Amino acid sequence: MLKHENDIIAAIASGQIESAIGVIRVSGKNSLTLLQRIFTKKPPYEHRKLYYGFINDGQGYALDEVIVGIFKSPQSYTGEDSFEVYSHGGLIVMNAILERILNEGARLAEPGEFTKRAFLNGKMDLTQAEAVATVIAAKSKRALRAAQNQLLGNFSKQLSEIRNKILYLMAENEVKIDHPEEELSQLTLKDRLVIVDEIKVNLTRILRATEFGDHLFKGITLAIVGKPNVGKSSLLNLIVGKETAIVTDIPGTTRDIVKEYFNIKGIPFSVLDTAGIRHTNNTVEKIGVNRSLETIKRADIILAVFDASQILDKEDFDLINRLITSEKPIIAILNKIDKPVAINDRDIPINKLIKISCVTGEGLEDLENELEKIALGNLDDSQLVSLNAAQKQTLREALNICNQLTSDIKKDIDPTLIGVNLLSLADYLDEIIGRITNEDMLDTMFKHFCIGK
Ligand SMILES: Nc1nc2c(ncn2[C@@H]2O[C@H](COP(=O)(O)OP(=O)(O)OP(=O)(O)O)[C@@H](O)[C@H]2O)c(=O)[nH]1
Ligand SMILES: [Mg+2]
Repeated sequence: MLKHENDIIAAIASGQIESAIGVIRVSGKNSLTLLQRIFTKKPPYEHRKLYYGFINDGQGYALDEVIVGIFKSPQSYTGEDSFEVYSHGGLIVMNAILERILNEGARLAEPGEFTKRAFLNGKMDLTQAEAVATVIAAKSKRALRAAQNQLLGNFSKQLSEIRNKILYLMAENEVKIDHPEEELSQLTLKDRLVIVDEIKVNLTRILRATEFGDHLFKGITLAIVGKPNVGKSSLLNLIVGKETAIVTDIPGTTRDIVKEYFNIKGIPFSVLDTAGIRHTNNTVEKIGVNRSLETIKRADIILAVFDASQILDKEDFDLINRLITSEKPIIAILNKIDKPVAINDRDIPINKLIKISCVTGEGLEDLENELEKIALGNLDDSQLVSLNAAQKQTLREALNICNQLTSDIKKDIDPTLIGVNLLSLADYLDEIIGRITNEDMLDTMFKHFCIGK
């Protein structure tokens, strides 16, 4: 199945950075023969054993004093014979060892190629391979745990269950094709519709879980907007727990977007503080206001801040109208509740309303809880899924086929045609898991991996 199955691939797995120990990873059918030529310790090499010795430079000198770990087929990461050199972690020494290995006939691994081989050799499916990248890119412990869950194969199990339902429908449909006159099929038309519906519900749930999964795995953008002086910069500082943005009592203090990355409940947020939105003739402030309006379009969640000690005015209402048309999740923040409250909640046509004081910190926890709910759609971490763009697109196409199937089954059309769509549906699922190899899918998948993974 491998394109170059006899190739030996090699890469610095610990990255092109100076560190205490460097890891150079090598995999391929004849990799252990290559090792013999460059290592002072000669075979036998046993699986999962470490050997001490020197990597030679081929001209009688030692490049480095190292430990080499042996991983034999089929129990290695890639499924092939492979070894790892643990060297000193300097850039010159790691690259010299890599070069020596390349000169002995290995070639430089492409990004993700070790994992690609692991997949092609049946060590993991494509949803697990995607989870490998997600584990490495995890921006919080919470994201890490959720990605590990997928790496263990828990999501693969869900897909397998859906696939079994499709196979069952296919088998029943075959009976109908082979014996059109007899009533051998155990399923009524209604039964078949129910099963297609179950598949549809599950696929929709997974698609939703990938969208919310992206928030946990890739991060989510939160924009703080409002008119001048309501306390937007104070709110940014309160959320991130440090004095990032300048706060003064002069309306129009913030002119540019101030951005901070911060984990809220283990979810990576990029929090944007913006210039107060109002009509102004000041050239610099005008540019700031335009940037705020642009930020509303880019954000995933909007915090609309109001000064609770003041009654709402035209500028507040203009902003509310603008935000509502953006159709984004909005939380109205009534700030400064440590002062006498003048605002009337009912005048604000936004469902989620949270009362806060940036001075005392009151209400911050309510806000964090609400942000968590919106970001993860109330889903449990174990339900969150990480799929790449190609896999998500395939999932959407599978859903379209389900809709087609519902209408075809209702019309009780020729079972041969229904069989064609059932087969496409099974194929789409197999592409996501990787049971069917789709070259484009593989290319997009491993491109974003690290070299050496
Ligand atoms: N009492 C009280 N004062 C607050 C609170 N939050 C902010 N302020 C004060 O309100 C004023 C404006 O705060 P900022 O955070 O600069 O307001 P802003 O919305 O960023 O203002 P611009 O950048 O000008 O649009 C400052 O004097 C803050 O100290 C609060 O919860 N209670
Ligand atoms: Mg400000």
